[in-house]
Amino acid sequence: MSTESQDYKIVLGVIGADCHAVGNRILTSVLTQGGIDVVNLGVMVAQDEFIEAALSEQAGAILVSSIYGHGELDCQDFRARCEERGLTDIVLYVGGNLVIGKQEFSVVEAQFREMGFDRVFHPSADLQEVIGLLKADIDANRPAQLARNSRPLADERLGLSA
Ligand code: B12
Repeated sequence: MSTESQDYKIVLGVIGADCHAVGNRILTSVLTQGGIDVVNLGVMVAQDEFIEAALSEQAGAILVSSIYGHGELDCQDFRARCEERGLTDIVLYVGGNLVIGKQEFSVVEAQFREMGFDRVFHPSADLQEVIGLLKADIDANRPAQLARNSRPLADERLGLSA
């Protein structure tokens, strides 16, 4: 694993009772190739499992998939639960077929943003674009002394730290 991918660790899974597995495998493969260290929890993942994994892996982001249409119910209070467990500044993304049937994406996006997700993705989201956004959002959330390209981190990488 590259040093770069260790800088961008994320937890990924399909939430609730949702067993759609294909998108999850594609996301894992594309994100990994894009330099993201993916902790993939697979399908039928409970909110608390995402949170436990993010805490134990010290992940910078949680990516939630919901394909079967029950995203609103399954994602209810996710941000609040993260905060209760001390994940106060974790990046939260959600994507897939988030609601039942066809609804205007802008409405769905606004609804999930209101629920505390930083970004909301349509099923046809460009995954290369997602990788760029993810890296930028994780970087923006890093404590100042650990920011990428900061002096201490750069020194450590060059073997210059004490
Ligand atoms: C295969 C399939 C199944 C298989 C799943 C097998 C398996 N283990 O994977 C089976 C037969 C089990 C199944 C069951 C059901 N299914 Co189904 N299924 C499909 C089907 C045909 C293909 C899904 C798929 O693999 N797509 C390909 C992958 C690559 O796409 P994807 O999953 O959308 O993932 C991509 C994007 O969404 C996006 N993405 C996903 N998550 C995230 C997250 C982030 C952060 C980002 C950036 C991007 C992102 O990136 C992924 C990769 O490109 C779709 C129809 C369709 N054409 O999509 C219906 C579909 C998803 N199923 C549907 C339904 C309703 C069900 C059932 C509820 C049916 C029933 N009444 O029993 C059950 C639910 C079972 C359960 N508990 O989950 C509906 C969902 C409707 C909705 N959301 O409004 C669909 C859309 C069919 C339809 N048109 O009605 N299904």
